[in-house]
Amino acid sequence: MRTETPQAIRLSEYRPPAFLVDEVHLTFDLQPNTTRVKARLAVSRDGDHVEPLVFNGERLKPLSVAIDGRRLTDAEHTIDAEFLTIPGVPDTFTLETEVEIDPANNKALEGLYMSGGRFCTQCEAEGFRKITFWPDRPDVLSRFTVRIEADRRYQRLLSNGNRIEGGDLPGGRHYAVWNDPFPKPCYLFALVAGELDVLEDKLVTMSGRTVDLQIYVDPGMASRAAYAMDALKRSMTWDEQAYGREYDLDLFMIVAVRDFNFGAMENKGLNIFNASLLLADPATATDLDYERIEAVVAHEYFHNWTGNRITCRDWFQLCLKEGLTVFREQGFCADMRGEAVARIKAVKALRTRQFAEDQGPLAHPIRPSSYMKIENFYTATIYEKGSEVIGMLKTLIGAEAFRKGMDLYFARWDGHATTVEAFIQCFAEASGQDLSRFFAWYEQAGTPRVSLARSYDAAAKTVTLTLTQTNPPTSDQPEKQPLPLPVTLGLMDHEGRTLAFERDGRAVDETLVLLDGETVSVTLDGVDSEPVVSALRGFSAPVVLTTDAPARERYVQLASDPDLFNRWESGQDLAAGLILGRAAGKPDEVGEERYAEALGRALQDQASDEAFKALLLTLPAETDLALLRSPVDPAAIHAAREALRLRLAVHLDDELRRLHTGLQDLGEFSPDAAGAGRRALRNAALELMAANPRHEVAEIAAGHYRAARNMTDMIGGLNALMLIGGPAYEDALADFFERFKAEPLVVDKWFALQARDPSETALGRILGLTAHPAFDAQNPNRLRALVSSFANFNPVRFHEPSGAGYRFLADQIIAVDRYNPMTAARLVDPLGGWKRLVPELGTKMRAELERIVAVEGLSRNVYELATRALD
Ligand code: B3K
Ligand code: ZN
Repeated sequence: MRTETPQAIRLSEYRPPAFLVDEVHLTFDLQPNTTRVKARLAVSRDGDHVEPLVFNGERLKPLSVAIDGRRLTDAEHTIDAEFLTIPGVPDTFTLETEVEIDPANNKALEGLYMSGGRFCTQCEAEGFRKITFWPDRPDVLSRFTVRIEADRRYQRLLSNGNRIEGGDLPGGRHYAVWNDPFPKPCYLFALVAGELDVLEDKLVTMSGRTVDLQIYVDPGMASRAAYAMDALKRSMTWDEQAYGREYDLDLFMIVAVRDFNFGAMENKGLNIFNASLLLADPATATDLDYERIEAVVAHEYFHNWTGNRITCRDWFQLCLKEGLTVFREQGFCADMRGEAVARIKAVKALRTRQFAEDQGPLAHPIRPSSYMKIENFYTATIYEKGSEVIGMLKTLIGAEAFRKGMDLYFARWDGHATTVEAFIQCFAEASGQDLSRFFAWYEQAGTPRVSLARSYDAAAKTVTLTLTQTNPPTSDQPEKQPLPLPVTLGLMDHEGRTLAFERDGRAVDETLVLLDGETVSVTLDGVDSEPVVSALRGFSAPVVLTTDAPARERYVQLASDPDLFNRWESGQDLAAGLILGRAAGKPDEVGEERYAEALGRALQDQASDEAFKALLLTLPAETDLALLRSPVDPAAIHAAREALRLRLAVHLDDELRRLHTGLQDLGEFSPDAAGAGRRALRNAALELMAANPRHEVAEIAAGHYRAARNMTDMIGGLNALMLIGGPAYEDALADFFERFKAEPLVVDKWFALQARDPSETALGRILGLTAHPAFDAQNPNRLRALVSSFANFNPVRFHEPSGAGYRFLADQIIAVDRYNPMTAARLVDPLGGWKRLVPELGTKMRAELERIVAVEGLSRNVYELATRALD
């Protein structure tokens, strides 16, 4: 067992920093095992603070500490595992320190480490303290000058800002000096050194300045950065047009690295990316990769204003930059790829990840009030729900006031570290509205349940809608208050035609109802016939909506709701009802046939695009279905979903084949939304066909794989073969590995695909893959491809009755935690759901959590999540 219990950090205990660092000069003498870091800091005491200087510092070998040029004796300072403490310092002084660090042995990938023979950094949230002694908190903003010295084989020497000097040094070494004119918190510091190729371009900004754009990648890979470059230029222009935000330095750089704990990092002027989110060409990247690259390049770029120019006062305010930047990213993606499809995908992700969080042990508000490790709070709640809350704010105050509020926020807080309160205040001022009740969204966790009841008065031609909310308790907060919820709605007749109506004397097609309190009733006039109500259009609030409407109204919506989100939603709702009914032992065969008919008609609708149809054709995921009922029996859900897939595959056989043949791409590959949509629909059709045990399906899938001219179709074919199983799958799997074994990002796909295999014998193969020569648990991409894909996307095998799936995950967590706690902690989540499972499984899962918590020397990261999951 662990000996010390880590302490929680609380928002209520926030104190401004005692010491500020106005300016810093860093000198790096880079060596793989013995890098020396010299730091010269201009420090000043802030206000009335009288306490000693306490700076963070971890895993540093101290060489010297001096104040105003005088080296301190051992009696004048102390250094322990976490802090440098110096009592009795003056009010302003120069602090000079020198430390040694070991980047080559830094397998936690935080601070300065090596990846693929190059030096790189990751400092958010608390990695800078592993580089030098520093007040490592986001409200200390400093101007950085950085000198890098290294052997000339580390060809590129990069850091934030502008390169102001560089040249050769004796002994085959060289150097570069970088200056960043914008004061920044240390979490935005970055350094990269190594052999890299560069793709260069330029962009003229709205004020006519030319910015140099550079993307650095593994030698030989520059052509694979072209799509990221294109996405970067589109993002820069979009931010000018949508938010009036211009880039501020003369140089913007992105570097791709192979070993990275998550997606990417918005360091000032020097973004660092996981190579999987940057490199793409048709032969090695899928459409989904392209889509994610576009979104993440935009996201990190948008941080330059929402995160970097204006940063967070403390880590409790994380959603101030993350929720807002996701919101901006989603606006960009909607403009690039179509609003409805982008919205559906965003909501799918929100439900799968964030709604699950709300139902589990880590439920927390978008601004939590305490944490043990901030790294554990880079969650779907902070990011995705944080974005939803901003979307609601915009809906409530209107687009114009929203933009005014953003302008005010940029003007008022530029160059500062601030809070969520200060952000909301800008919108209160811009809109003239009292937003104090809205603030509850920042402090209350959980997914509200909203029910809609309606009554139609044919004589008076009125419909009265009553919306009621309940807020179920979450693991962190038993008591809840009602939240202000914007509900956008419209009416249709039973033939699917839009029904106009009057609200407050005005004729409209759509209206916004604010549910602010437990319940609200609104009466709409001039309603000519009994309406179908299309409520929560565009998913206007992150809630679970239930209505008293009969299923036939869902069919009207599926056929013709003008709100495409709700059109898709009604199909998902119908499917979920059928699958869960069957899983509970009440199959509705007539209903299943009816659903198949309706889906067939929707697929033939000439007006909707292919990307949308691909979403219609995909049934709700097993993990999403599991959120709708408890106790959860994953095997029953899997069997019921497969039964519906089979029925659809048989019923829609002709239509699916027609799609599969008709959508074959014969022209040039284009990663744009239209091309991706066609491929998505064709591959979704094939996936559904794979549920049909007819002999030819295996041949069609094998043919699809063989004829594929891009990675999307190859994976589509391989996926269908995996679902069918048998020799054709084995052959294709071997062929795929042989062809791509030299391409790490593609080998990740090979692991991930096998990890998602639901067939009965798959678990043995999955466990065996950890011994495959290409498996490398120290590379987060490879580890996640196997372990995370298995635990998150293969519910029927993960929840095997023997408990072997849980044991496998726990073994991996324990092993990885020894060297990379951040990545180990990210694997804990699937073990958090034990309470909602049928008891036979729940006890086995719980036992694995207990085994993890008992491990000696467990990291704080994993400890926090595993103990919360057990509570
Ligand atoms: N801000 C980083 C995330 C840092 C995660 C630290 N564990 C990337 C992003 O959200 O843009
Ligand atoms: Zn971000």
